[in-house]
Amino acid sequence: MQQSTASGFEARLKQTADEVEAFLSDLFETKGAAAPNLIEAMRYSSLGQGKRLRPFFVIETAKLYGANHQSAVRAAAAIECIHCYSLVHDDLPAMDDDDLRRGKPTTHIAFSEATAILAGDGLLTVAFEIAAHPDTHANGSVRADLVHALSMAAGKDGMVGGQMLDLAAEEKESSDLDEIVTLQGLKTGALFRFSCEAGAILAEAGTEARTTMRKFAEHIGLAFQIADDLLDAESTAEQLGKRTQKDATAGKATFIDLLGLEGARTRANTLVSEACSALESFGENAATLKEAARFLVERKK
Ligand code: GRG
Repeated sequence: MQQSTASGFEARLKQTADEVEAFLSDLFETKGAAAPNLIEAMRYSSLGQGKRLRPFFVIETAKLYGANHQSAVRAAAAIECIHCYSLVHDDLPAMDDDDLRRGKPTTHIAFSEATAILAGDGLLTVAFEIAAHPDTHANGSVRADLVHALSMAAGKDGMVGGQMLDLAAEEKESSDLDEIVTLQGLKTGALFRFSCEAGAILAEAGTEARTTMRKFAEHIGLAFQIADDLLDAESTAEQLGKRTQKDATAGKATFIDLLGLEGARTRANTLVSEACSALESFGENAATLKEAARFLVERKK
């Protein structure tokens, strides 16, 4: 039986972070690399910090379906590379123009703008290199499914599409709740969807399993984003390790504008309850995942 204590969840999040850190540190080896300074910038952008939430959901859902652990660590590292690339590119002057990320100078400040673009490109590309590698799964058709799901999450019908809608929202007079839910479902939710679905893909668990995990992910992705808006409104840059109140400054509508602080908090908690309901059939085996869902809205950074 899985542990359901807070320390059980925290220990597993830490274990995930350590495993992903070790994997990426080995992969991004400057010695003998074609372009060592690019690898240095990729290391800077991906190692040392970050909650590793997306990897956590890959590893925990893989465990739920009985997938091989090393396969899960590789898929977890792949999605973290996509996430880190999105942060590097989002921080660029042409996008959000931020100078602080994960408590340290953003990649384009620490290196150069051109190097940050290439480090992001390198992180994006290496995610597919990891997913498509035979070590990720012996069955080529499973690897193809994984790469397809990763592409859908990262690309035009996922995170990149959401980012485009986000840029367009800056030019609009106002956005309604449905529009923000759609935008955030792509920009932030799509990577969570992959993270929760990857375990079912690796375990060859079938369509129903994938649908269940997508449902769980849709609820937690939105809850995560609402919590992010709340943190952005109520915390300092020192607490979060990144600039705060960005959306208000850019004139973008957030969940808080539309629901109010208390309404947003209530909506986030409802989404967590709905996410947990999607896992009811797993009983105690899903205790850690449910705890993780609650953590997403209770976290302080
Ligand atoms: C540039 C293609 C492209 C996409 C950018 C996701 C995204 C799209 C930009 C990130 C900017 C941002 C602050 C989004 C809000 C939600 C979010 C992804 C927060 C950061 O995720 P955490 O809290 O970060 O998991 P850590 O640092 O813990 O990994």
